[in-house]
Amino acid sequence: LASQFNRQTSLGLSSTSSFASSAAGEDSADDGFRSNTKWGWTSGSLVSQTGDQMTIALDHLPAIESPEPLVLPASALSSGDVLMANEYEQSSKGKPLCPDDLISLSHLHEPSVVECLEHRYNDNHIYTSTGPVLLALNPFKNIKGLYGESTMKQYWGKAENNTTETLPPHVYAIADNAFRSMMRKLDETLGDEFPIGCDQSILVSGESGSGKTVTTKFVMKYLAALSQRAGNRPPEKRAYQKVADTKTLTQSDSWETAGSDGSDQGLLNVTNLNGENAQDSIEGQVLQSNPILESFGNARTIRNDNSSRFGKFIEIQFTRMGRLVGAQIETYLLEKVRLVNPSAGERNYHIFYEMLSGSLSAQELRSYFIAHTATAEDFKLTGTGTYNRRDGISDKETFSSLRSAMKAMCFPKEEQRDIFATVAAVLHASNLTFLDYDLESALDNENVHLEPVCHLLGVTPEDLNRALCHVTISAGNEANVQQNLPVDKAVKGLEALLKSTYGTLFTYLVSRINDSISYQREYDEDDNTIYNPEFDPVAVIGVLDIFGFESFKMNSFEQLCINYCNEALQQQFNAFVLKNEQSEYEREGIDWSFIDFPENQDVLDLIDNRGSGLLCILDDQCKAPGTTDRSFALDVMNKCKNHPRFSADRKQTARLQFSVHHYAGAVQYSTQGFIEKNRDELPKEACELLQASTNPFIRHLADIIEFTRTQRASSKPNALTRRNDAKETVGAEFRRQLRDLRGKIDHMTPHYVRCLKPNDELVQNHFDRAAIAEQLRCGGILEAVRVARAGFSNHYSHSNFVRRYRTLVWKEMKVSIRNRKSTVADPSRECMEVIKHLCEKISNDDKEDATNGENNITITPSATVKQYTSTSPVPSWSKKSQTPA
Ligand code: AD9
Ligand code: MG
Repeated sequence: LASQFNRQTSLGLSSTSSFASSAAGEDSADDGFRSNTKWGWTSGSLVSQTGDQMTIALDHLPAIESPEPLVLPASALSSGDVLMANEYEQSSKGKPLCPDDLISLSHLHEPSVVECLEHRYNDNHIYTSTGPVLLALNPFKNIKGLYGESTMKQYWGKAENNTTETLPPHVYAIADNAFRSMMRKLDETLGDEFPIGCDQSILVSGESGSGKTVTTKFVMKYLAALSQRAGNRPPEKRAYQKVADTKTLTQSDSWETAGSDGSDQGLLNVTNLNGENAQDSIEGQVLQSNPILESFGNARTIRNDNSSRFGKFIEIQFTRMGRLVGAQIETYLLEKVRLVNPSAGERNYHIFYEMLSGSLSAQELRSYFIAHTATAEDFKLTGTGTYNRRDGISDKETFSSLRSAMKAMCFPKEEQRDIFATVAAVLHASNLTFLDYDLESALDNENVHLEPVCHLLGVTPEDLNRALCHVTISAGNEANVQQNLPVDKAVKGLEALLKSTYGTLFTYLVSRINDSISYQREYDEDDNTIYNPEFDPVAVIGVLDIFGFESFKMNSFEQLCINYCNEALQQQFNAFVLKNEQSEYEREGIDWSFIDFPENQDVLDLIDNRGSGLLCILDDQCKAPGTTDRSFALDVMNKCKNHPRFSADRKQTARLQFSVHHYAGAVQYSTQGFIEKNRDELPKEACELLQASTNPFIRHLADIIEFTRTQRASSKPNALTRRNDAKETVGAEFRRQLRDLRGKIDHMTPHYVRCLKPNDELVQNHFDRAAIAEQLRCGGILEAVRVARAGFSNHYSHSNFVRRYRTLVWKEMKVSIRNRKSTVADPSRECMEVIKHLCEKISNDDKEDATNGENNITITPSATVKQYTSTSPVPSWSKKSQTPA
């Protein structure tokens, strides 16, 4: 019997909400952040079908102990309330053997994909392909041998030895693919100093805690190991030496032939993802960027104990011989609100706890004004009640990794001191308090943290007080007037100072890391670059570790930016998948034009259209004086109300909320805080305070603030405008960064990894189907399936097709085989024979079934047979054979 999936509520069986209605976002989770935590499908088997009724025995239904078989109208199949399930071969232990690639599932829809992933997850097969995308389930445990050196060797061995061995999907396979694809292209462009079209990208996305950063680190580790192999070739095999002599390469000198002796000396220790044992090499240094970024940019959240609070694109630079010679990192949207408004149950950035973990020497503690008895509870910034990292990693350990990384990156001792002193200043500053004189305020001089803050920032208490509690008002031609501020405004100023100082410190660290690890071309006296074929990078592999689509009960400015980014990446993804699919059809000589494919340009327009897009309206509002979240909301409602991807019902309008209909579903945004978050400005007074610091490092940070401000303010409306007014907003900066990122990715060959988080408890061996289903939707996986469905849904090789369908015409095939002249198997011919016999059989047996137009088969001259469903995604049921028609 073939299995079926039932949609529970539509059958009136369960009190849970139907899958369809929760998916549309109407039903929100009772707890936590998921918009939908209900799973509306269960599996069963068809027991009988008579007339227009069918009976299904359910395998498992939690709400009912031993459910009666279901009697349903046959129309449930065509309405999508019942979907066909896949049948799998069984292993010797009776476990279902699910395919490595979802595309080879006969029935490809949400429940079948979730079921297949669950079976694989239970077998520790965390990686699954779905066409061009690798799905990676986070196991929350170490799977023995999954990432070991021998596994690495298998993956590069396969490519280098050109074996036909099929290896299971793996993140190493993705990294290997990207590397080989780059090297192949480089070989095609031998002799070009700046070859074009060789760059690759590995785009890793997924929700928080799904394993993006770990995946990215494995990619980097694998590429670093490949690079070391390229560097460890015996000298006579180093093809690049020839380049140095002749400046041209021949095909036989290519990297593929070099190092094929399998030597892997110097291979990085695979168990150490930060490359600490290879600090001196550039590969090691590139890996060492991770602990620094993680200490300063990661925090424990309710969704991940080591959550990256920024997006990251790292471009790894390679020479023509495949040697990694540098890298360049771009970061996106560091979450600064955490510094002033830490959420209960979460932590602030790891660095604060690391410095309070007892790792600092007595002298260091003294210089940062931290009592040796001080704990996280003593500071407002770290005192939110969660001090430990649940993942069992100690702050002492990560601080020691941070120090090694800084050493590897050649941060001098003084620079390290400056960095930690700035962190200490932020920590102390979070404890500053103000005296309230009705409409005026002043810094509390008695506060014991005031002196440390002033010392560490290199300012006087009077200057700090002036910067935070006063505003300078320009009075035309008269001298400027100082006006005292009320406490709430002074607190806002302090918060802005904290956010700006820490944010700029992060920017400084990223640029400092880039200085260390990015490859610098040599210049001659006339400032011309010197061509150095041995060491110059000619191609990059960009690895993107970026927040996936987010949809909480209520969403804010950050989610709008994140989802905007995901829309843009999804558009590129669709274009890429379609292009791939189409070029395969061309190769196969199939005449086909796509009738329908997902297009989300309209959502992008809604968000970023000049003048009328949400982020542009927000920018205009931020530039105008006296605007509020309310005026922004009203402007949005007015300008966007007719956009098909925008909606705001009466209740939402009253609450200043609106919904955007993203590719992954509708998301509800609250406009509260949009203006402040988008402006994210440091008052001029505070900026000038830092510029006048006696501490050169703080002055340098102030210069960075000023530099970014003036660089961004490219179009000042007029000279009289305050500089702050001309500052580029957070949204505008992100739009610009995203534009650059898209521009880069457009010129790279993409490789996709979608990380999936099996449960919200962050525990091993627990697969939450509802959570996975939601992530599949948000990750565009089902959209990708829809793209595939717009074309041919199934791709079989000739031999697979024959294996699968010959049983239906077994007798006829036996005769054909007997009559054959050649004993050599020809899968393509066999395939034609199976089809021929099938067609004859069908037309004799059941002409009606054959002509219903639902299932057609096309045979193409080359290796594959295509089967496509032209109208309905639900395959029909054949009465006689009890197998999918
Ligand atoms: V966030 O958006 O930065 O909050 P990520 O980056 O998606 O998130 P991360 O890579 O940090 O998630 O993974 C979360 C945790 O899952 C890690 O700290 C590991 O404990 C665990 N993890 C992730 N991937 C693997 C894996 N392949 N094997 C074992 C894993 N554990
Ligand atoms: Mg991360």
